[in-house]
Amino acid sequence: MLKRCGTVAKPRTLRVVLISAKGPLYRNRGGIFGKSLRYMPLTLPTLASLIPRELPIEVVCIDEGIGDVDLSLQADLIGMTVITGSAPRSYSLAAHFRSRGIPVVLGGPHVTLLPDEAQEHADSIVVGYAEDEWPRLLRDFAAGRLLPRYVQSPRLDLAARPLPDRSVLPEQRYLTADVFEATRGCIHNCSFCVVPAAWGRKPLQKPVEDIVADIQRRRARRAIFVDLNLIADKDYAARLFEALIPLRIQWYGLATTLLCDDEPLLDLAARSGCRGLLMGLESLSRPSLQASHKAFNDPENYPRVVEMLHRRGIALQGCFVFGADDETPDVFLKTAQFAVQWGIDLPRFAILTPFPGTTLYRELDAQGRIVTRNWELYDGQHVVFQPAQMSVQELQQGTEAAWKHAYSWTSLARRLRRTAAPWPVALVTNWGYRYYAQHLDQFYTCDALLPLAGPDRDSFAAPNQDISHDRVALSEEVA
Ligand code: B12
Ligand code: SF4
Repeated sequence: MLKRCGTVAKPRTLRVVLISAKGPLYRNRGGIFGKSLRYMPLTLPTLASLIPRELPIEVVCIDEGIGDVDLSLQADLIGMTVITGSAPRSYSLAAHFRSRGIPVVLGGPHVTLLPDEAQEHADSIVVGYAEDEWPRLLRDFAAGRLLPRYVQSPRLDLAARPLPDRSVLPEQRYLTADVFEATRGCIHNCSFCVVPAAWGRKPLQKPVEDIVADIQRRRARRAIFVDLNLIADKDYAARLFEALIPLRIQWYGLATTLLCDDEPLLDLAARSGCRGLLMGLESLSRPSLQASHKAFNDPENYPRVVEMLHRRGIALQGCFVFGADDETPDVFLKTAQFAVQWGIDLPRFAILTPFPGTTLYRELDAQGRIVTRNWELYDGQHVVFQPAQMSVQELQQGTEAAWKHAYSWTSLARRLRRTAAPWPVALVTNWGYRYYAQHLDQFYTCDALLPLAGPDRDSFAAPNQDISHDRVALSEEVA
């Protein structure tokens, strides 16, 4: 890795290209919305910030959600972040670059869940979080001794880490780059969830002062937290919320319904600027919640949850999942009607997805009920397993029916009467979701938090014709 320059040996600058590959419907567009509606993903800025300063490395980041990957690009090393739905695309890009002699490193949730599979497609993989292992890998690479696998130490801690380097992505291509991450992991163990399966149940936390510094550095007025459960550790959450109060921001994030069992913490969240929360309500059935180890959700309590949030000016994006074993075809309308009746600001409906590596996957696999292992379909919108009390088509169509009911004009009017979101935001977000509900066969649902941040209605994408064969096959089957 040394370049001779006269008589002095100067280290050659290494070009590292980081790619976030996307499935066909996500590529270079914004899922259901136009590309300007996306918020900037944090994965690549985080990886870029971890590059050791002493190494002569030039980094280029490509988010396939907003731009194309140039297959003839020049690089000394390529790193790709992989989730299950993007694994086939990532593997095919990896094969291409490796055939050109460029070494490829893979990391991210899917690699952590299925390291042996990923290993076959890469020169090296990083299993788990990469705060320690990515810099180690880069030092090894620069020294010409890249190992095939780097595994996160159980002692990892997130203190004294660099702040994400958002300059590596074009900020103007996103709706906002004011995206933050305070914690990782979750103390719960829901059987369908990737988080405990991939990273265990020990929550990791960034120092509160780092989050505050990052928000101040960006002069953010509105912040999105991507933590899957911001209140996993309530003491930490309380410290974070306290620290946010003087910043006078509005923020949006994800939490469990348990927040409403702790009124002081909920009050603090509201005082700290919380204006919208995404909560996994999952189901109206107790046995189903028990079976998925999410019994801390109490469906009888959901109306109270909505009411408590609304009283504090917090809008609720309530997510339901269809496909549990005790569900019959009447579940779809019943759930959608509930969402409308109780004024959930933005209801969302997903299809139960047994992500590989999860308890749910192991259970369904043991019962011979996994119907496809095409990972591209593992996105919460396709049926990839045989439901217990309905057909694959009933589950697919029923989920679409729930969307259509919850976003019909009548339902919309009923829900909007009670919304906690400011009117312009509520109107635009609901209009966006209604559009999505009407075009379910053409789009992926993806923008988990964005609508609460207030989208720009001009940038909805035109229907995409670039659909994968599998998706066409599935839609035809459903039709
Ligand atoms: C923000 C987010 C999104 C955003 C942006 C996506 C993005 N690429 O950033 C949007 C809304 C677009 C989105 C969409 C979807 N998402 Co999403 N998303 C997240 C979320 C909440 C945060 C991601 C994040 O920024 N984390 C912070 C960064 C720093 O952490 P990280 O990505 O894990 O990276 C660390 C390590 O994993 C590792 N690492 C990661 N990549 C690499 C690569 C290399 C080379 C190396 C060395 C290391 C490395 O190093 C990093 C530092 O430690 C995660 C949950 C979570 N909290 O992780 C879900 C999550 C990634 N999403 C998930 C899913 C399922 C989806 C959707 C399919 C949902 C849907 N139904 O549409 C779509 C698919 C999108 C697509 N096809 O590309 C799942 C993935 C599960 C799986 N096995 O695939 C997750 C884990 C949530 C969950 N619990 O199920 N998502
Ligand atoms: S509470 Fe949410 S993040 Fe935690 S394990 Fe359950 S589904 Fe996953």
